[in-house]
Amino acid sequence: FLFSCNTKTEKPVETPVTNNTPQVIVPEFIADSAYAFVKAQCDFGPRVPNSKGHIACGDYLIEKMESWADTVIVQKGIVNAYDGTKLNFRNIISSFNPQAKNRVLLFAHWDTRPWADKDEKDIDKPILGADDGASGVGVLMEIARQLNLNKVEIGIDIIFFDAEDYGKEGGGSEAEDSYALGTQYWAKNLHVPGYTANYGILLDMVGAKNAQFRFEGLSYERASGVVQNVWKTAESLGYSNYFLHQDGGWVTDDHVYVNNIGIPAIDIINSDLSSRNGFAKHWHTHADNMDVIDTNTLRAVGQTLMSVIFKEKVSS
Ligand code: AHN
Ligand code: ZN
Repeated sequence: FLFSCNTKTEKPVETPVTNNTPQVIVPEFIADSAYAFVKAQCDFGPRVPNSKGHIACGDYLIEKMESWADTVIVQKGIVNAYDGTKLNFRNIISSFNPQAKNRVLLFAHWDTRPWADKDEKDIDKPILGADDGASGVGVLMEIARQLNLNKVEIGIDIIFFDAEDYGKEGGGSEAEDSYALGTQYWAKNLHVPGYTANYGILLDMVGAKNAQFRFEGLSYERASGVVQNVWKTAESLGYSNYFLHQDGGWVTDDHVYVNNIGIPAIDIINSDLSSRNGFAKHWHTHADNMDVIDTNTLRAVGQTLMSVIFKEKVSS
């Protein structure tokens, strides 16, 4: 026969055993679940401090975290915004294995910006903050749900910081410390006296389609080992299209104040080098709604973090 079927038999690939390290089983991060948690926050409307949506969403987050974590501490107070507004805030602090010495801190901000100052219209109206706020919290909620189902030996703290995004637009020294007010409060009033962690990871704007995470300046300066570990882990999982081995800019964000108290902390933040301010087009506009959220991005970030924390070794 001139035309015969190719009956070449496929041999199963045998993976050689290269070392004796026991393989850690990393549970699957359910991206659809994270997406639902992002949407649930947006369904409360904007989460601007002192607003109804902010109170209702805060109550929802506390209830959910109490159902998964070993302990939840709510840190309440009032901080002064740069414009004189008094902001009622709640930092929501959830812990797994609160007694463990070796700890990893995961954090995100849950409040949303009161203005759409980067938009062309309705700039005085609050944004929905699906990406800027809800995405990081949604990913961390799914991780919390997984930590309840699958135990780790190290301690994990998940903090949802409040009053991050009420800051002054534009640069200058005045604007500098006007963001991250909840984190600044926490850094001066730790929920556990002498609290520390081996390192911290901040998620900020981690839900948009085709997000690009680059090495943020302070993260690389203070916690290059953490950056390398996270980016290498992402690469091993096939997420190199999201986690680029490139320098990004310097961002004044919640991780600054965590670094300032001696916890090396990185910021995983979506960057866009083609835009003037370095952030995605929807940043601080009304386009920051559920339409920009992509489960593939949530999965890339969530599964990478799951792998990082489940592979943490407990050392004395
Ligand atoms: C400033 O705009 C100074 N920092 C960016 C922090 C931020 C705002 N992240 C999300 N929204
Ligand atoms: Zn913002």
